[in-house]
Amino acid sequence: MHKRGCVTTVLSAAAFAVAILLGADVGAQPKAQSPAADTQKHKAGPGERYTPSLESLKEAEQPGARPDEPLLAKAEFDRAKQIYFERCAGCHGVLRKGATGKPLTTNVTKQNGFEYLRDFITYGSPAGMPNWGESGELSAQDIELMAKYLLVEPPQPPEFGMAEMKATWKVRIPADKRPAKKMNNLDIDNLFSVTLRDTGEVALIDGASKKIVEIVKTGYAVHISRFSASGRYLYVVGRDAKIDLIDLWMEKPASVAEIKIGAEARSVETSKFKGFEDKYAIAGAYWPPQYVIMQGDTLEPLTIVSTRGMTVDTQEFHPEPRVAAIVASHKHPEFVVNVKETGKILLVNYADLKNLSVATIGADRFLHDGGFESTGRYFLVAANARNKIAVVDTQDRKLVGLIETGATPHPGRGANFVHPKFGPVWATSHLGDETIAIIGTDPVKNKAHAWKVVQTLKGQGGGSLFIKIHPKSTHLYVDTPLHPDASLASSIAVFDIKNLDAPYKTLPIGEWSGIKEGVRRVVQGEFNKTGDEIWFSVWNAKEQESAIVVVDDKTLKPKSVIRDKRLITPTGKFNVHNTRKDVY
Ligand code: DHE
Repeated sequence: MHKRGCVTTVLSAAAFAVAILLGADVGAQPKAQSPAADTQKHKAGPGERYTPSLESLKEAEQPGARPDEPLLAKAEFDRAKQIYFERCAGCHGVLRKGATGKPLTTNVTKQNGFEYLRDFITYGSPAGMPNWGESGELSAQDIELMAKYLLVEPPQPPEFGMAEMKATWKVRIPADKRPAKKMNNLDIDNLFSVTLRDTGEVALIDGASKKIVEIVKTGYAVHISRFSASGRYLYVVGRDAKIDLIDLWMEKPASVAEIKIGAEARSVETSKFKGFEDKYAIAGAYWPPQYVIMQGDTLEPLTIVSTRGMTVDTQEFHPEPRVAAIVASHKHPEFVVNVKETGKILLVNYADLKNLSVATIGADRFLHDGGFESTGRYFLVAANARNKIAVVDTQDRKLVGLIETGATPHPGRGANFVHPKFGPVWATSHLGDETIAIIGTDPVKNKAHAWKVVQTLKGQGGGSLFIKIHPKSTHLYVDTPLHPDASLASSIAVFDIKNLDAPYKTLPIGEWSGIKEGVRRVVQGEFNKTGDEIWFSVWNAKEQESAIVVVDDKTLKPKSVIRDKRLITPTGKFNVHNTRKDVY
């Protein structure tokens, strides 16, 4: 039943919120005392939405109750189900088998009993279970309902196979009716696709003029954008598992095909290996736990593969291992698919879809996000609940490192640069503490330092989500959008990579935006193509004004501010060139 943090701790409340999300202990005793008022603070802004809500899983029916189980009236069951999916499922799993939170299956809940469950939900636990009752977020009536709900078997949302996918698949403009050449004057390689999170849209913004050239309707609470190897096609995934294929060659770029691949999803990628450019797309679902390989230019679903299976460590069956980050290998015709709850990294070879070969690499739980080091051979991914970074050699197709970093690493795709002392390195910041871990990535010339933390920097606090650099830049930018202190949530720390021992500089991006209202969370820096400017989202709530602030990388001064009433809740920004070429 976690949604967000509520415990007094050295971690920032918001960072902690996510830390508990990723490793909370519902088996601990309920606490007697009211915790800090952090829950209230955390409710206020977009940060709370970092917790998965799984609210699109609405169709599950109540299974028949056994004699020892309370039977809930339909209206009660529907309300409890909605609360569970919105507030609990992200951590405890749709089927309550335990995902990043502890299991809440009926063998556990019945042993604990109604009163224990009611009190636990009301008061929370020092291990991180929020105090839903004390914080006033759930009424006493709702809490009793939830305690009863946990005593009945969980409903299972529907599966989503080929028939269901095909029923949602639309090709608006067939491939042979699309332009044979680029029909617009856009500098596609310096275009940015910007997530407008709460409107279910992406804004396409021209890198030079900073003008919005198009707003395209996409899925609910869009998550990421990825581009085909040629740069022509843009793939966008919504949290509702809707994928849109946008043709950037059209006079007015628009969605030419769409499909739903399940009920919940976060990742999409496209084939990049030589000879397979633009050929396939892949999307990974949270529910049902599966990935699907599609035709790149139509989104026709070709092969669906379930990720259900055994966990890497305890080797027990997990019924809903969600698909986290997916990247396209440059070394083989393969997708690197990271399965969160089993802690396994799958190398899915798309050269022969009929005889699909999948190598399974055991890493650690719970895999989340990651990126390549500078040569594009090694892929580094956060096993965030274990405070580790796993390293896969995509050439030799094996695990080469499992590195302990700080609390809850969250690299985005990470940041690559050449360290004055340790050569090529990749860095991640953390949600759960203020550190930035720098990891050696050169097993040839710097073997002694490869896959080891060579230096740890101290940033402005926990609650960091993304870190960014560009090969042309000497500045390493670290955000802290989930820090509870509004001034830190709205500023960026910048390190000079030529002198990493010097203190970081602070860029007050929120202030620079000119916006006065809201927490102004500053999130996810993204460079332009040439690497001389970096864009930051100033992310406010839907009804408030948001903006994008562009910073001159040389002077570290604001260069322009994009304020436009259509820019509602901008979060991720994806520059076509940097994204398709894995430049970060
Ligand atoms: Fe993300 C990447 C999952 C909340 C912005 N996010 C990812 C990836 C995953 C993921 C698995 C990697 C995709 C890939 O590379 O293929 N994110 C989740 C969640 O499960 C979580 C915690 C809760 C949820 O319900 O979605 C979550 N994410 C958020 C946010 O609240 C953020 C800050 C704002 C938003 O837009 O929703 C957010 N996530 C992002 C961004 C990326 C991302 C911008 C891509 C970063 C990149 O540089 O590639």
